[in-house]
Amino acid sequence: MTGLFVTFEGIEGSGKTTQISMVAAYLESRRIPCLATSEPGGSNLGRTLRKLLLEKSGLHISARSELLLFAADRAQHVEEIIFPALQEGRVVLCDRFSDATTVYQGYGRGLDLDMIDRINDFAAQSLRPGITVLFDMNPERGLDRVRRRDADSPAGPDDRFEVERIEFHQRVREGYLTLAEQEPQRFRVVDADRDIDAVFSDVVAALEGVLGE
Ligand code: Z5A
Repeated sequence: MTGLFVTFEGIEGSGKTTQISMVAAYLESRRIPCLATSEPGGSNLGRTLRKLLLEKSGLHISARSELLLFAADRAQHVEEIIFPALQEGRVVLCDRFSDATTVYQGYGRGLDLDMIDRINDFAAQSLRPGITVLFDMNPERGLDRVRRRDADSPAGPDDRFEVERIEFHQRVREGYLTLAEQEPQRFRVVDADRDIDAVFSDVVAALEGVLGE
């Protein structure tokens, strides 16, 4: 596998989507082939699973079913989209990956972390990111950003996670910081509670470190 697999993680509203599109434009300006993608929903099957997983349809989804649906989304995404792009030598920029399952379904919902590791490994065919940029910030401030964004949308908040209690999002943040402590060689923790350009310059510095290798 010749490309570089970069994942972007963080609580909701931490600016991952904004930064990924800036990084994609930056890499294109340097003529480095890249692919920006995301979970859930990076494949055709995934787009259907995303609706089931995120929409507040009233459908009850148990924590275990939720875990397996995210795993199914990932299995399809890795096989159909990520592996081929890496084989073409691209830099793959992925908005959330296995770490999201560990923190949301593990630290957030309370499912067993060892079992999640095994399921993540199976779904991803043991693919692991070369580098993970973690956008860290206070969840209340991240959710404020999302609420302001939703206020401009007639549908309002439509996400099963967005409406979780703040304690849930705090556990998710702590989970991410714990993972970053456990794997300092893979994680780059960026203070996401700053203006967009300041965050971007840290992200580029983190990527330059590995692109140059
Ligand atoms: N989930 C899971 O449970 N298990 C899994 O395995 C996976 C996911 C893969 C996916 O939601 C949900 O699925 C997610 C976890 C769960 N839910 N939560 N929580 P999603 O794909 O719909 O959304 P998201 O990944 O949470 O991202 P988001 O809400 O779109 O936020 P973001 O991408 O991090 O931020 P953004 O869209 O770039 O920015 C949000 C707003 O803030 C926007 O209006 C920006 O213009 C603004 N912004 C961005 N940066 C800044 C700065 N620096 N300052 C000020 N304002 C800013």
